[in-house]
Amino acid sequence: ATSWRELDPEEVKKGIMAKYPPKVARKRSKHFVVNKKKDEQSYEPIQANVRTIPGIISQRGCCYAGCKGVVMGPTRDIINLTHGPIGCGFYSWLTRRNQTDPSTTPDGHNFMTYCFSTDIEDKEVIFGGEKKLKQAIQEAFDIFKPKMISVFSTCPIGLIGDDIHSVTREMQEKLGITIFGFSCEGYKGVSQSAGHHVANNGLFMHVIGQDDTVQEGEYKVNLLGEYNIGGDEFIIDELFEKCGIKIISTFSGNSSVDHFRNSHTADLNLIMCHRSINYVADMMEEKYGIPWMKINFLGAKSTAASLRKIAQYYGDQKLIDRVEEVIAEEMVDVEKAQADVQTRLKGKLAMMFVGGSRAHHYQELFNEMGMQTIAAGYEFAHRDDYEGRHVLPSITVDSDSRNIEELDVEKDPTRYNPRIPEDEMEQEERHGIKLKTYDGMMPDMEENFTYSIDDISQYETEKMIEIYKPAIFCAGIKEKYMVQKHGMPMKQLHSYDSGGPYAVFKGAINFYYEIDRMINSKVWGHIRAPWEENPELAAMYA
Ligand code: CFM
Ligand code: HCA
Repeated sequence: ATSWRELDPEEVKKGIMAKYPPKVARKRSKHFVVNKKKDEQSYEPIQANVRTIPGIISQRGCCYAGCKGVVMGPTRDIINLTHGPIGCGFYSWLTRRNQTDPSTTPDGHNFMTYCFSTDIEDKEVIFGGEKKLKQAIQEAFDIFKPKMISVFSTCPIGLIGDDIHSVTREMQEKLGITIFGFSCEGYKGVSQSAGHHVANNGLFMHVIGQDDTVQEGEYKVNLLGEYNIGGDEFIIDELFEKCGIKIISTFSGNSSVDHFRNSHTADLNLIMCHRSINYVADMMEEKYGIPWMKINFLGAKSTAASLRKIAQYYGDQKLIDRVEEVIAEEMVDVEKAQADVQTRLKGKLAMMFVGGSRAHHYQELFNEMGMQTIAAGYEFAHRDDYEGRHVLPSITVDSDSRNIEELDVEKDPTRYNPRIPEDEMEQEERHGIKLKTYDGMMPDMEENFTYSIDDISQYETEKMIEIYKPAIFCAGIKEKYMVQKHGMPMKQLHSYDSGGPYAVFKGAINFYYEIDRMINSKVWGHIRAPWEENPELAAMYA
């Protein structure tokens, strides 16, 4: 087999694009980029956060998924009521494996194990669903006595025009608890990304800042963009406790309404997934003066760097020393594990296509195993998530999908997302820590040989697999079995399959050995696709 270094990536790209009709090829080419520096400051631009070409099989989800499933879903003591047909509520019900620990709030409420939906049917589509929504809110209140109920609009609700906001206002007045709605109809925007924004706004307007109780603790932080998939938040919390850092609220893994309400009393906002929660961070900075900075707890090296960044932010020698002690202690096992798995994994290729931040963050873990990420991409991230600090963060086109054709990188680069030189960028500093850095995926990938591919299609996925034969492919449930049919292991980076946690030092070790087991399992050698065993099949279906 040819080594991947002998392939010309631009030629590979050309070959893949050649199969598309010319107009589609032109569009997809802008999303399918060989990682290269354009000049000292910036990378080859990538088109992102625009509408998927109709007819293409994409990995993306919807606005409702981003709002209800992703941002609001992991909070245990809110009744999240889906106003829509039963499928929307059902398919966003715990498939993400976000975990919670109800024993940490006094009332012990945990509604996450229930699926709340108005279950609208033909009758409501024709005559309206507001009455049924009112009844559902009343029923949920009577049975569970929650502190808060939130209502989520699905596609048909937007189409029939139910006014969820007037219903929730009326019910809030009647029942005396927090009740409000999210206009997160699935079709809004171009992906889950619009839903994150809707959820951030709702949280900020209706929940954050309602409880001024000042808690004990020397270093008080909020952890933003951490959703406790497979228990990640639990072990981050454990590590913080060891260092003496207190988490006031996580947005929103293992979270409670009580924590959200009190979160404005923290000193600092730490952002794990910037894509899904940057709006809350910006609004909290503006209103309460709480600064934010990005951290990354995936990978041992970036965990250590993140802890040091936090300690340095506080500038307190006691914390700096404690953090160094903890890092030294944890790194003993980490280094042993790395050396061990590297003997079996060094030089192997990985591809990862997920969401809006993990396709970048998980590359750290693969680096630590000695593996090479050959291609990576996001489903719905924006240009700054790829290109890094040299593009302005998030000029969002989410809420206006009609103007997307105009917002073309090449036709109008400045309007789309103007590039700004580093020295002009706001770089708030504290104790030498640059708070606002917008580091992206591209600067961390090897130049000239690797790819960033936005909103990858199934066709492109299969071609990349055929050409590069990676040792492992990481994505979600929709891709899983297609990948396995190519005879290679597939790891879900959304739900972690049934594994996790993978965050911080302990999680890193867990991840190394999981990938080691998957790649070195003998089972893949036994898989032969039907067309490999019976070549006449290919002829038959040609
Ligand atoms: Fe952020 Fe996430 Fe992600 Fe995301 Fe998601 Fe997720 Fe993801 Mo699935 S919030 S962007 S919308 S890190 S649900 S926990 S795994 S696509 S990469
Ligand atoms: C979502 C949630 C999802 C889906 C995962 C997948 C998740 O975007 O609606 O496609 O496997 O992490 O659960 O991203």
